[in-house]
Amino acid sequence: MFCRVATHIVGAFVLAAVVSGPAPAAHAATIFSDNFNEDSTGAKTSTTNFTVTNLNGSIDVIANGDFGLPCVDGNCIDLDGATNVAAVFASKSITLSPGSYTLTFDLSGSQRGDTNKVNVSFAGIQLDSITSASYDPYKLIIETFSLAATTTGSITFDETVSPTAGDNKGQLLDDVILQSTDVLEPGSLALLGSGIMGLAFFHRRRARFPAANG
Ligand SMILES: [Ca+2]
Ligand SMILES: [Ca+2]
Ligand SMILES: [Ca+2]
Repeated sequence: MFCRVATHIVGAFVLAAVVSGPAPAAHAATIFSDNFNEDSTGAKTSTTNFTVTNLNGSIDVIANGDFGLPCVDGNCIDLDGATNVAAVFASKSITLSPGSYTLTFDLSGSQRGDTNKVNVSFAGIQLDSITSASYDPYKLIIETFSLAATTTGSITFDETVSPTAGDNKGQLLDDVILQSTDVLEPGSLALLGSGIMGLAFFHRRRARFPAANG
């Protein structure tokens, strides 16, 4: 397990180095998104796109303003549910091709007096560990990662690592979006290649005819 994780991370750095140069036609494509607005409120072990995977764990779907708690819009998730066992909250399975990806989400403190922590991962690869003070407002969290091989797994928010897990007061989560960020079309790669060749020719001309360029 740990070896697989290490392989992915090493592969990620190699790939990141390759794609960090000019990428004229890179565009983002949304692969997964969930604003939880279609989920009914209450303590849950599953929502439309997520499942709580730990024994007795639960989340609460709350509506903006319920119990005085804020959502970014519509409904959102309290990661520590009414069963008093905080959740490992995992998305449905997603298969990603090799490439670079951006996971964004809105996360706030519990707003109820306690400090909480959540570990964020994709397919078992930890992306972040985020601690929120109680009254931290919603922050847009941006995680970037790269995969060297096709990978299938879930986006997971693990609130059980919180020092105050199991008190029914968890971090609040909204607007989870996963996008690919390095989709290069074959045409743009050819354009990039011809641009580099043109640049090389220009530099050669400068070297041979310096006076002609002032
Ligand atoms: Ca929402
Ligand atoms: Ca808590
Ligand atoms: Ca709760």
